[in-house]
Amino acid sequence: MTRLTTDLVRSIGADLPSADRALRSRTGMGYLELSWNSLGLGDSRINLGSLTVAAIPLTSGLGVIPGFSRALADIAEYLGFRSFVTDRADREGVREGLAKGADILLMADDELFAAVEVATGSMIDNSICTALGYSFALEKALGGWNGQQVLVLGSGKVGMPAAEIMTGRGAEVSIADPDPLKIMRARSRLPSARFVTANKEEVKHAHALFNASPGSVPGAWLRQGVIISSPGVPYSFDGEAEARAKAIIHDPLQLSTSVMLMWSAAISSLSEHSVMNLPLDRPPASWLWP
Ligand code: 2YJ
Repeated sequence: MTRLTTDLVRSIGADLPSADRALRSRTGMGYLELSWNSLGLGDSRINLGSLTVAAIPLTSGLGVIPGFSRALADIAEYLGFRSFVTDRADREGVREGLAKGADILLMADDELFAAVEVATGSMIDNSICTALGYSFALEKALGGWNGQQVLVLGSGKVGMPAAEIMTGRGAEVSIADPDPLKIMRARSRLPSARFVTANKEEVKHAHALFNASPGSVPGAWLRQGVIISSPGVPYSFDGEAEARAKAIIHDPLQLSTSVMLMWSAAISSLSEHSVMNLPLDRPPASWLWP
């Protein structure tokens, strides 16, 4: 998993209104609506302003990324939550967040990014939220699946749940991954998928592309008018790709964090029944915190 950088997170807060408009122009929905609906919670309403989010810097591994926790707090604030960055890091930051009454804690080390819903002790993993948000965004940009095909590049922690979600919602899914071991696991997890090699012919064939791989995809491989959902960092597309694609849905952090926050808010505020009605019924335990 690629680590975010200061450059990638620096202007996230200030750029939220324009990123929101860009997402709306591609999918018809901004961050709030898209993340809420990706969880199948369309008709439920929550007073987000009554919930407080604490973003806690973590120093483990390669350490704090300047601006990362600030970006998380800004995303929460933009959606309508109250938010703050803790002055202290790590376990002291958790203590501070709880002492100041946070309902939701956000924190990431180099491997995992999690939201903790404090009242129930639920932990929500960024990968499944990335899969939910970006597969729903792709569905909206396409105007519904109706048996359309999608090529998923990468069968890791985001690609596989995304492939399962899109299959469940009516897409014909093809999966490409250069790692034979991952393909073997993916085959047993989703036998209905087609397994292909990520070469020019396969990519050229795709009207819809879900890019969950860290590699770059040459613009010359893309079909004119392709719609792309691409959560991975670094950004994988060149100028030619941008010219060929009808839409590329991508951001480094905003959409997946929005889904994590709305899921946490749903757990915190909605009845057990509504939360159980998430689109995945109850998300398989393997998608949540290990
Ligand atoms: O608190 C901090 O500033 C750092 N510990 C943040 C580290 C951010 N982590 C990453 O960038 C990892 N790639 C995990 C992100 C998961 C996204 N799916």
